[in-house]
Amino acid sequence: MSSELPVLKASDFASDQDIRWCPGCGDYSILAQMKKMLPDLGLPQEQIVFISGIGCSSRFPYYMNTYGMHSIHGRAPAFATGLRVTRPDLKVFVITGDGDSLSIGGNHFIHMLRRNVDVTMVLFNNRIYGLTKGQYSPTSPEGQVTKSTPMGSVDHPLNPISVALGAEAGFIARSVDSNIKHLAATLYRAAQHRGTSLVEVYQNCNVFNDGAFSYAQDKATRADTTLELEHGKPMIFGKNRDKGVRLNGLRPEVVDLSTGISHDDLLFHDEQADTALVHILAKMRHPEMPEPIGVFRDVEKGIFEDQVRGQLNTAVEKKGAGDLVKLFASGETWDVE
Ligand SMILES: Cc1ncc(C[n+]2csc(CCOP(=O)(O)OP(=O)(O)O)c2C)c(N)n1
Ligand code: SF4
Repeated sequence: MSSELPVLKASDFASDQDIRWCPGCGDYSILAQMKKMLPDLGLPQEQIVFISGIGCSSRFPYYMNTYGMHSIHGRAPAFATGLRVTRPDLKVFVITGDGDSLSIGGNHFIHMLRRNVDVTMVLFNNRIYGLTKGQYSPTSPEGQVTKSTPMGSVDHPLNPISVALGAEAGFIARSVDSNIKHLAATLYRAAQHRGTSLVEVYQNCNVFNDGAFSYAQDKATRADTTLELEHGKPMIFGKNRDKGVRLNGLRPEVVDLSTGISHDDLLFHDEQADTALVHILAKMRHPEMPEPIGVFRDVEKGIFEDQVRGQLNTAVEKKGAGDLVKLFASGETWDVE
């Protein structure tokens, strides 16, 4: 019998479940690119796990022919952390929505990124609660009229990239559901990173928030409204590659390259740059600026579960393997009558 792994195809990662997303939902595209990218990781299905919270996006594990868990609202990072600590042989993905991860799961989101658990998190950002039928979310823009904000939202939205930077996440990226080549490549880079990797995906909820990111999704406009980040390259964008971004003090500004401004005057992208510079990129917003897509940051740092397991091994070396029954019966005990 051959010991070689079979070469897997995208279709091998499709489950037998009927997909229950609305026709036209951006989730389909993310699912398709994930299935297309996974064979490149060279892992068998039984070594891959998808963990989600609650929301439309969180139905994702049902549609993958891998292990998976549809867990508790906002708490997928806690399940993923526990799993990675006990089973570091598994490749773990967290699938979450903007409501799931930034509202009820905000705390878990920050702490997984801060701890640097080796997990790939894909955040489907549609700026709305889809599953509960259209209430505003922590990424809905100010003034947005939704079922729960009939006079317009008065909240200041969170920017997931800025929050991740605040937690000093090692890998931070953004992509767009309709930009399929870019999405597959970004998911692959994130999955290859050791440590927590976050990919924010602009995802269209065509039923409750249609067109929230149309400028970045539409093939006709996206070259002028987004800026594809490339490590070591100057920041150039536009259908005719005739616009650039340079720094004026601490402020980024768009310049017209047809006026003779040289590439050397532009900002060059550095995935290992100081977080201050990455914060500047995170704050670039359409329509004033092109919105960066791609890898904002890619730095290596200590991995949470490596350190937890290292301490455990040292304790066992010094004191021998523990005995739970003995531990429970040790010290003071009480009879409750
Ligand atoms: C503890 C708890 N609170 C609230 C809800 C209701 N609820 C279900 S999904 C959801 C929001 C999902 O929005 P998002 O994460 O943006 O995902 P989407 O459905 O848009 O993919 C909410 C509030 C719940 N199921 N459990
Ligand atoms: S409600 Fe929106 S996010 Fe949910 S499946 Fe439908 S289109 Fe997709």
